[in-house]
Amino acid sequence: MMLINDSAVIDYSHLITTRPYDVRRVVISDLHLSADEPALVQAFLALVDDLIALPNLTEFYILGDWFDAWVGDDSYLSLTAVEVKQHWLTPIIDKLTQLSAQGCQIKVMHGNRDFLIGQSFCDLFHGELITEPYLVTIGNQNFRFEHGDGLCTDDKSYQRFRAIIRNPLIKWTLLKRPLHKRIALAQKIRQKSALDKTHKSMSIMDVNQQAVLRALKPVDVLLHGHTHRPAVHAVVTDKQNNPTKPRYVLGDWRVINPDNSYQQVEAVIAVSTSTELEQKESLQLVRFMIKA
Ligand code: LP5
Ligand code: MN
Repeated sequence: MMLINDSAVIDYSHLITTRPYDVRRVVISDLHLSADEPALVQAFLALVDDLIALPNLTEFYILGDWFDAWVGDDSYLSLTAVEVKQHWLTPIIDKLTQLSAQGCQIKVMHGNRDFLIGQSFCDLFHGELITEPYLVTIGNQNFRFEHGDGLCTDDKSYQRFRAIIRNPLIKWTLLKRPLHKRIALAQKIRQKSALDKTHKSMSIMDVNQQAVLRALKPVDVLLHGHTHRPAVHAVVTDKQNNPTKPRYVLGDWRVINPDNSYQQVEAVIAVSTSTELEQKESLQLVRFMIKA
């Protein structure tokens, strides 16, 4: 396994400044954006600014937990014009709209915290809501993209909760409830989840190897987030012959020095590149760091 503090991990700024023409796709997850963390919001806006400047970027993926909690698109769509102007999401929508206008497709996947995002919200910036698992070919490899919570099958209480809350009928019923009730319910779920997590071991909250093998079977590479343990794993798929397939894990977005005036945001994201000469696209994890 290659851990992400390995010095071999490429620096994002170096990559986009030295090879701006080569960058084709950017994949991120687990930002947990909210009005309470302006540094993360600023970091996301800074990333999108960079992406707008990349001449050959074709796809930008957000693989879940873009938001800390999403209680329904109407939380934004029902705002008055005055409220929209002041809302923290408005600059995000504006910048993403600019990115779409440049010809970059924006693809948004649900995470466990924002599974109520709808296509109506994504329409605001001409993005596409995609479902997991999402299969994509990069170079000559078939990738499976997913958020990652579905792979944590040892976390029985979470999986029970997930099966209930993601049931289409339950989702529909939840969305019918008044907004203030949904906000209150989301708060209760967060508190209960935070408390429950203190009793769970790290291994229970990680992916299950059998689930990983199942996911990898029809593809060449698995890429997910959720566990907040960025790494590149070589998964042994056949014990006899010892062949391996890669499992890329994206990192969550973190504010470094939160109590300090010099705040930085750090994340591990994935970037694919292809030189115009070689025309062979490949993906790698890179360290994204920005002053907030
Ligand atoms: O997100 P993370 O990594 O911290 O934790 C997850 C699992 N927890 C969750 C819950 C989210 O963190 C918070 C949800 C935000 C709100 C979403 C919108 C809500 C919409 C509903 C309103 C319209 O997904 C956590 C996993 C962890 O990943 C690692 O994989 O362990 O799972 C849990 O902790 C779940 C608990 O084990 C079971 C929770 C039961 C909640 C029951 C709700 C009770 C409500 C009380 C009402 C009186
Ligand atoms: Mn998650």
